[in-house]
Amino acid sequence: MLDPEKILSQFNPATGEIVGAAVVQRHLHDLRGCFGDAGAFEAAAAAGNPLLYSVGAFEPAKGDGDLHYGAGRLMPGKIGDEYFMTKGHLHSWRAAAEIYIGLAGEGVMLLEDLLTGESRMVPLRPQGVVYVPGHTAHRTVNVGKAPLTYLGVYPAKAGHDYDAIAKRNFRCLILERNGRPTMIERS
Ligand code: PAN
Ligand code: ZN
Repeated sequence: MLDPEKILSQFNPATGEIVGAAVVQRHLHDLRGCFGDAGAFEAAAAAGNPLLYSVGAFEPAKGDGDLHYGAGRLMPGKIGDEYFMTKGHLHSWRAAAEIYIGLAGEGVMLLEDLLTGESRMVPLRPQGVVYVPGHTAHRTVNVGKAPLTYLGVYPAKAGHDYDAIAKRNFRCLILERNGRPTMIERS
C-alpha cells in the first residue's frame, strides 16, 4: 500500500497549489517563440519577465497503470491580442490521453490533432471537464481577467515532449477579436 500522504493530497482551488507537489514556474522569457506577434513579445520581454504560470506535479507512483496529476495556475494578460498561455506539449508516449478539470477562472484549451492536423478550441471552466485524447498537442489559455486554475490527470508513463511542438509550433493562435477568444490560423 502507498504511503497515506501519496494517497490523499490537498489542493487549493484558488491558488492551484497542491501540498507536497514539485512546482515548476514559467516566466514570459520561457515562452520565446510561442506567441504569434514577435514584435509585441520582444517589447513585453524588454519591459520585464513576469510569471505566466506555475504547475505543481504530484507523482504518487510510477508503475505501468499509475496516474500522475498536476494543478496549474495561469495568470491573466495578453501579448498584443494573444492571451497568456502555457508552452503546450505532446505526451512523449503519444497515445497517452489526459483529463483537465477547471477549478477557477475562465480559460480555453487549444487542441491540435497530430494525425489530422485539425485544431479545436474548447472552454476550460469550473464544472467543466476536458478530455484531451492521445496524439493531441495541448495548450491552456487564460481568456479571463482573473487567474485560471485547473487540474490535469494523466498516465504516469505519459512524459512531456515540448520540442516536437515547439519546432513547428501550434498551427492556430487564440486571439481576442471583438472582445472574444477566437481561434485563428497562424500566418
Ligand atoms: C499539464 C501541463 C500544464 C503546464 O499539467 O503540464 O498545464 O503546461 P506545459 O506543461 O505545456 O508548460 C499537462 O498537460 N500535463 O500533462
Ligand atoms: Zn499534458
